[in-house]
Amino acid sequence: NNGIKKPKGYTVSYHANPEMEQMHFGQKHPMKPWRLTLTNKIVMAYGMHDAMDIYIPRAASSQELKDFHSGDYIDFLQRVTPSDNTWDPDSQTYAYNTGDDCPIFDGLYNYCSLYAGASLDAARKLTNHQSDIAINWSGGLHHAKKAEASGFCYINDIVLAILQLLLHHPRVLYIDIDVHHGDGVEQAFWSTDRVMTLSFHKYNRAEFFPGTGALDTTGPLNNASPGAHHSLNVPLHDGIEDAQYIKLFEDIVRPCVRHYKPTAIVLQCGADSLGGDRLGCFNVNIKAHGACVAFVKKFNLPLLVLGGGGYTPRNVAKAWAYETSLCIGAEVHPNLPAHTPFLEHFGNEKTLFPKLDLTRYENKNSRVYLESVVMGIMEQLRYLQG
Ligand code: VJV
Ligand code: CA
Ligand code: ZN
Repeated sequence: NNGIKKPKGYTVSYHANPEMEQMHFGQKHPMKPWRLTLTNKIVMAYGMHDAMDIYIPRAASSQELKDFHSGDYIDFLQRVTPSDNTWDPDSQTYAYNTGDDCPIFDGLYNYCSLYAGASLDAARKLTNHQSDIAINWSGGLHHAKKAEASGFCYINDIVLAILQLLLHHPRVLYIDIDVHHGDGVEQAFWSTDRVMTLSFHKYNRAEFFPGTGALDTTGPLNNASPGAHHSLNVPLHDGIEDAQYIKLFEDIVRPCVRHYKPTAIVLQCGADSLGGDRLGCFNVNIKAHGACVAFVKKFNLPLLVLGGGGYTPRNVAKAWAYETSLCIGAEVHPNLPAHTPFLEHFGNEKTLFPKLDLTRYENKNSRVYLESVVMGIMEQLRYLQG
């Protein structure tokens, strides 16, 4: 047994339900719930489960899902089957924006209620003071809207988890390092100052999904609205590299915490911001992605750690397993343990830190550009009181 000791002075909980890992979005669809199996196998092979409280979360009830989502949308998800014709001739769309990105597959409702239940359980561990850090790699599905699926996301587990945290916390900081803009979370908390949303993403209004998240999108324009200046966006170009990304992240997150003074943090760790991702376009390595998690952990605030995107499964699993080790403060050997199941799926490099394919995207982020982004964020933070 090469187990890892529990961290001293704080508790980490890990919320994973193997039932949802079997789900299939359909042939060739980029979202592969199976990446969660790979993640859990690495975590267990290192013996990290000995250092955490492991929970097999329950499914969220339809009532819990309706705390954010509309009743008719949840009823639809609950009853729809792949053989139903959901085409609406009036709007010329499929119902509730289902379709190619958000297909209706067997077990869809079960899948949705399981990842949402996991995020809710994780949030409750934090509010009960039973955990200091709670991890749900199956969550982080940031595009889902109140009454609409979007971008592979059906239920917004992040919004539900933050609503749970808000029952006990005056201010929650939401940080999103998925390569896509966290539009669903931003929209849900647009008018409140009790949640600050901060998303780092590739931004190109016409060409990159979802097309929102410009630097000057910062909340309601009416300064009388409490939400004004509480939505922050860090729009990036292709190819951003490790040192740039880490510096940018720290230079922005540090003042956000100092000015906003959150009492809890939710971190969406979408792994499609890694180099070599099938859908992403950044050149960030696993160590640099993890450095963001390590930096956020240092604030010693109740922390909810979620997954998100990530479309090159072997890299997603390595990143999230590494980030789990950072959460428990364990130093793990970079080589994957020889007894790791599915070792053949992890590519030629049986290490947590493989050489990613960084040849596809040239770095289009100049130093001057990134400095202007940091200045733009600082300008918004000056509006906050205190
Ligand atoms: O760009 C889009 C929207 C379209 C319309 C639908 N077609 C399929 C694609 C273009 C405009 N959607 C994005 C959605 C990205 C969602 C990211 C989710 C997250 O990581 O932020 C959080 C979990 C998109 N990019 C690539 C694809 N869709 C894509 C979808 C497919 C596909 C290949 C690419 C769906 C099915 C199949 N292949 C078979
Ligand atoms: Ca993002
Ligand atoms: Zn994404």
